[in-house]
Amino acid sequence: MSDGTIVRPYGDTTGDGMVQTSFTLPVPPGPRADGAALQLAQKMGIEPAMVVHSHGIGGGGGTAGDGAAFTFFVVYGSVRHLVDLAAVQVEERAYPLLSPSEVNAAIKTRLRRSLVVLGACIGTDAHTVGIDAILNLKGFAGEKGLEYYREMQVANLGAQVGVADLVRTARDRRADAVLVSQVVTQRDAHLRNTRELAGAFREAMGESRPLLVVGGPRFDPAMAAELGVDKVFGRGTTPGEVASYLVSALVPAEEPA
Ligand code: B12
Repeated sequence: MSDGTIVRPYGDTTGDGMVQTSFTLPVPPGPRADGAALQLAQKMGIEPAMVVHSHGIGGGGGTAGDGAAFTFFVVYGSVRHLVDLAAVQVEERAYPLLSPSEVNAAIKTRLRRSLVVLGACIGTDAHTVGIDAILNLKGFAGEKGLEYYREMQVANLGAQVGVADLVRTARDRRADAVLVSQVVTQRDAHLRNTRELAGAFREAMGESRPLLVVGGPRFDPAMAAELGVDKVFGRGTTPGEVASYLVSALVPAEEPA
């Protein structure tokens, strides 16, 4: 423990193991619901646990007797588990972060044409804020979106785009990269839709398909190969990270002779 590779959560005092978690049970609010939440917390290894918040949802508004069929809880308590930092496996960024002017210069001098980027939300997903954050001029987290990059030609197709339409548009516009957002994850819709996307491009374009990039708050960035795409971005992604990745994946390392 002394070398700092084994750690425990911190609440009030170092190593006290305190964590806070939230969940919903299909039980009307009241003492029985709170007891059910404590039972679950104990089974999760949180002991001693406290229900620090509980509120009825799905009915009239929140208290026992108003018809709420579900209760939302916040539970606070101590876990005994240890974290071994040496065993943590994450996807490390394998390319340098570039500024917009470095990205533009790389495309101009080494690709010698505009980089064509298409973006969309596919399936029934209408959550466009994420793809807009990456593509729109105004950008995200203080960084301009890809529309700001003068050497990129960006088209944002918006929400609920069919995969067949996306394939057709990508082919017509000779897209270098197709960027797809998936925010809804109910019944693993994001995974199913991504596999459908990869399969459709593979079938229609084979090896000449564009670079396929998906993103959304609940993707695991380590899943790209399993999903059949080139890159997966998770929550908090910034436009600069995406632009830098596009350069590393699509722009030759050397200027053409
Ligand atoms: C705004 C919002 C809406 C708006 C969307 C408006 C719009 N034009 O986008 C409206 C009101 C329409 C809506 C509707 C629904 N919503 Co909604 N919504 C949200 C909310 C509150 C915020 C999402 C958001 O805008 N985040 C901000 C952006 C910037 O973050 P982001 O999407 O994560 O994007 C970042 C990264 O993930 C990444 N990224 C995202 N996409 C991409 C793509 C690429 C290529 C790359 C590189 C990176 C990238 O980069 C972005 C910047 O860092 C979330 C809850 C939450 N707090 O997250 C629920 C939420 C996503 N919605 C939810 C649900 C259930 C729905 C509805 C089904 C509700 C209903 N019953 O009708 C409908 C579905 C509509 C549909 N057909 O899709 C659930 C999804 C649950 C799940 N497990 O799937 C959430 C999580 C709320 C919840 N806790 O229940 N919603």
